[in-house]
Amino acid sequence: MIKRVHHIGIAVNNLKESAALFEKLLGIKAHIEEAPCQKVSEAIFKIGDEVEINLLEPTGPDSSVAKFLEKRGEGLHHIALEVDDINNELKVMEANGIQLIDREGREGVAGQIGFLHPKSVNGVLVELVQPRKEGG
Ligand code: CMX
Repeated sequence: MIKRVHHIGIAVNNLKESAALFEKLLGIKAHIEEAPCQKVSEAIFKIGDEVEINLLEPTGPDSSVAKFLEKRGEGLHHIALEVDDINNELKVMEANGIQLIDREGREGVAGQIGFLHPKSVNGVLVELVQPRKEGG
């Protein structure tokens, strides 16, 4: 079951400059985090208790975000939806004809993550997130 929109990922060329811009736009401070597993640096803005906006700057030319920036330029990169059982959810999505990038959840910044291919979701890259338990 989808519980909520967890975060919106935006690809940027310069994290420092874009984080400063979004701090003005949103009126809140960014939390900066490295995500070596995804080959990105992230500026995370937590809006209220619900949704985050995450700015993503690639840390190397082999990052999928670097490829995205080169092809499509800055902008909306993905939408992340929170689920409570990622492996089950990925199975359900596949049974519903959605093309998976990940067949099983893998470790990400927010917990276990898995991606659905944009070609099967109207051109939108969708990430499923099963957040890590508090304190765990
Ligand atoms: N949103 C929408 N479309 C996208 C996309 C995105 N984020 N990324 C790629 N595409 C499109 C491309 O434009 C291209 O379309 P065309 O064939 O029409 O030109 C097509 O998908 C294939 O793209 P590609 O550049 O050839 O790239 P790959 O197939 O090598 O990889 C993808 C695309 C989505 C499978 C890969 O980027 C991936 O596995 N992404 C998941 C992991 C990820 O994005 N991590 C980033 C950080 C996430 C985080 O930290 O939360």
